Amino acid sequence: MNETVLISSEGGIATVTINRPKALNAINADVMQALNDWFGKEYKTIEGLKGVIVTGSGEKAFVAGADIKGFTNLTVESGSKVSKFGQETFFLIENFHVPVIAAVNGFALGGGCELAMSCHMRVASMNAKFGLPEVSLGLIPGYGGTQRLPQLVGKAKAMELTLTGGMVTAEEAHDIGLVNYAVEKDELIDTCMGIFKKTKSKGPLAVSKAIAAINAYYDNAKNGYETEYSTFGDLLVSDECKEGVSAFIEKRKANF
Ligand code: DAK
Repeated sequence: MNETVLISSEGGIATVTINRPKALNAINADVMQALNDWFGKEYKTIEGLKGVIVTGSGEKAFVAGADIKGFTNLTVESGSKVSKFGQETFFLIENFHVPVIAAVNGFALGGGCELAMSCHMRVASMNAKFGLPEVSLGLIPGYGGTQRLPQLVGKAKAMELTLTGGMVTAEEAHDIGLVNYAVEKDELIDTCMGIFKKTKSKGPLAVSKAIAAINAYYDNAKNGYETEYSTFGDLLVSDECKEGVSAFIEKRKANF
């Protein structure tokens, strides 16, 4: 585990905090590796684990996306590989054996929105904003967003959010079914704990099997994930993406 992701635990509930507040907790390779390590094996060091909260450091962001600045010079192959590793990591979260709740404390954009969607439930504070702005960068969501957003909000809203790259507030996210609860900032963690209080008292095997059974409903989306990561690799080397990323770094509007 590296310092870009912090782990704490109390009473069987672990908190996984993405910790790059200066970059609004953008997911770079270290963050993705740390998430993969923790949800893949390191969680085993916590005895009696009953639930996990995923959140972001600081006041402003949950996770403002993949680290746009750290992903330059990728090829079709390495771009697809980055996207595939991210998908695999988020599958570990989606299929985790105890409930995982995203405590969304600010911007959840791009990869951040995708991270939140890979969790079993989402609780948002009123300052949270959700969106998939990848098309503004000449890209598509690369960590399962094209598959999980329609699962959660239906095709029409998923199309609108993804094709416009727009953002929705916590309340709007609640209205469209993207989050379970939208609450005041100081109620965020208590609301998550309230859910865990109920799930903790239930049969652990039953809870884990229920997660697996509900996930099985969506299994036919697998080809879509493949389409997503191979398309992502192609787009990464496109002129459009180069322009979109340069525009972000140079703090100007993209000229597509
Ligand atoms: N990556 C890297 N740095 C980021 C970042 C991100 N996603 N989001 C914010 N930051 C950095 C900003 O650059 C800024 O750094 P400094 O300029 O201070 O060094 C710092 O965090 C604070 O951000 P702002 O100054 O922009 O804060 P504001 O309150 O003005 O705006 C914002 C907040 C969340 C609206 C804004 O930061 C923003 O639009 N962020 C980007 C949102 C976004 O587009 N996320 C990515 C979605 S796409 C790839 C390229 C892209 C991807 C993958 C690969 N390749 C080229 C291979 C993208 C995948 C996605 O997730």
